Amino acid sequence: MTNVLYEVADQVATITINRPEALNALNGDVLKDLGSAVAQAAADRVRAVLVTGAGEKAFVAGADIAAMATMTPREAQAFSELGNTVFRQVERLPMPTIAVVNGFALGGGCELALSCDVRLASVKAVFGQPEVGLGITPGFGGTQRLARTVGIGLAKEIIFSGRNIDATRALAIGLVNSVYEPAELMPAALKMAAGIAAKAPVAVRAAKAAINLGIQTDIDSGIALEAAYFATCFATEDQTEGMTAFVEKRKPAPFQDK
Ligand code: DAK
Repeated sequence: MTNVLYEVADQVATITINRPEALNALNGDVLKDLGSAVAQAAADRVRAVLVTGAGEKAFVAGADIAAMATMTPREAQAFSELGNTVFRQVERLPMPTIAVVNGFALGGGCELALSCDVRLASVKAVFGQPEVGLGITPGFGGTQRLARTVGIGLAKEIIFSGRNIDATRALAIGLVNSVYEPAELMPAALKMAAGIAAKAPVAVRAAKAAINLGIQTDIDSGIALEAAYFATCFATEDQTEGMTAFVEKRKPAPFQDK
């Protein structure tokens, strides 16, 4: 997996897109390696996953334009299927994912960040969906996930204009959760991940599933879904320990994912 680095520390996985010489642009090999890293995080049952880009300049500057420029329709179809499969794999990871946006997040890079649960950005981060300027539509879910994140009107403005937006504007429109000085970004992401990792993992995963599935349905079905996930927590030792500790006025023992 040379195109993507995968590390685990303290139950938190860090996935780094590692092609800084091309601003971490996504070609087929990078996408395949990203898929392998995501599968590894799922298999390792880590409690949170950070996704970031190598180097100082970019999170991911998009799909690889040079590679796409010469694709045949058949190759474009395969590339599209691969990318969408991998991005759905990111989105469907059961544990929380945090995009650590350290620089350019354009096109497929913005879409990768949108596939994560939370986005933290450097003040240097730049977001955008410039695809229409290249004669294509966003293709890795941008039309869908951006509209769901910032609302239809702003998503249309961003996609139709192809204009970049800076971190301050991204924060104002809810595209990112928080913005940090570059040196503070990864420490903040690790701190957030550690905080999540310390909570009851079954409950965290159930909450993620309830939000992600519930947002696609009507409110009554969503509430029913929430109730079902809530009930499953009562089959866990972590629920027993969490509530018993509260009643006994003590700190819970570290949660065991059981
Ligand atoms: N693809 C390939 N190479 C890229 C790249 C990209 N997206 N972005 C940057 N690079 C390469 C540059 O070519 C350059 O390589 P060398 O010339 O050194 O060999 C190197 O990275 C450094 O870039 P620059 O020299 O351009 O650096 P600057 O600081 O001057 O500019 C920049 C940074 C981010 C403003 C600029 O590089 C830029 O505009 N890059 C392209 C950004 C962009 O347009 N991204 C969106 C790509 S389109 C679909 C699936 C997916 C998609 C669409 C459809 N379907 C399934 C239907 C996705 C599309 C996209 O993501």
